[in-house]
Amino acid sequence: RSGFRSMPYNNYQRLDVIYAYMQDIANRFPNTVRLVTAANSFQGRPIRYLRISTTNFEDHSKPVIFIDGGIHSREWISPPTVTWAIRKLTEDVTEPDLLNNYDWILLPVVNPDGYEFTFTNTRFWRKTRSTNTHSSSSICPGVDGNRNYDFAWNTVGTSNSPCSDIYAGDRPFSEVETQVVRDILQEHLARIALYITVHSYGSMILYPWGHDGSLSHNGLGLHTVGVAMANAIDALSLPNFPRYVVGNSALVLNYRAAGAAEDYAHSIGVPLAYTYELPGLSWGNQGFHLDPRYIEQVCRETWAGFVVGARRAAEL
Ligand code: ING
Ligand code: ZN
Repeated sequence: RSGFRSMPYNNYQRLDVIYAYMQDIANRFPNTVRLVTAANSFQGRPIRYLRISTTNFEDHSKPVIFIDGGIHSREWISPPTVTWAIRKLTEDVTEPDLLNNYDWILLPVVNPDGYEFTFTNTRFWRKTRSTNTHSSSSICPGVDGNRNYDFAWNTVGTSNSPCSDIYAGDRPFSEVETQVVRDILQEHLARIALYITVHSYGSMILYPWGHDGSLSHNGLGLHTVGVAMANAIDALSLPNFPRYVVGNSALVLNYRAAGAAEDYAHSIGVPLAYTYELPGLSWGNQGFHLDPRYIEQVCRETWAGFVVGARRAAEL
């Protein structure tokens, strides 16, 4: 049909393709989908998400599932798993309960400046591309989005050097990209049942607290749902893929890190907040470049994790 913008999964896609797909989905499913431009990135690119609801999103009657991807630009396998979720809630609905029983917020590329930079300049760029008040920040642009959230900010596992890949920024939420996620979490806080921020790599499902390795008041719920999600993913996995590991971020990773999205979301009251580390199948930076032949496989199995997470979230 004319105007259709397909989303190919045989290779990694530029931002314009992802945004054309989101626009097309919004056009084709006007009764359930709304395309929102939350803000512009540091370099002026729109930061866009889809709201999906079979009823009226504004009547606040259903739990919200919020999934974001692409905060770390080099983790290319992240955004397609979020656009795949869009597909499974619009074009190819095989789990109608997920569409009918929840409202969804799906934000495939939190950090569009970094994402484009990984295609045009530096493949393994992690951070945003901002140049802020710090004197040397024009020499070394960018803040680590997953160290920029306002919870135990810049206390551990971070750097004060703008040249570091784990630079926390000069203040919490210095980045418009993290502000967008913060504002979504705050706006819908009362009914966000599940928040997942999708990274790579390592085949892990991580939960708070990442800043100190302690368990939260909902540690049992976080672990139980985490294991259920991992089992669902593993059940669809391939023999050459590692099984998922589930646990507290600091314990599984063996390092503490403050200012991460999962900690922030949980600290303000999101009961189930996770970081997915999708498969990498390789070491070093090459782990961020999963062979494109596996994109669709990872999208399929990751969707199974989202499905189980959403269903379990409603029970807790
Ligand atoms: N990993 C995460 C990172 O930001 C993480 C791991 C998750 C740390 C949650 C702290 C809390 O370092 C990647 N791949 O970015
Ligand atoms: Zn990451």
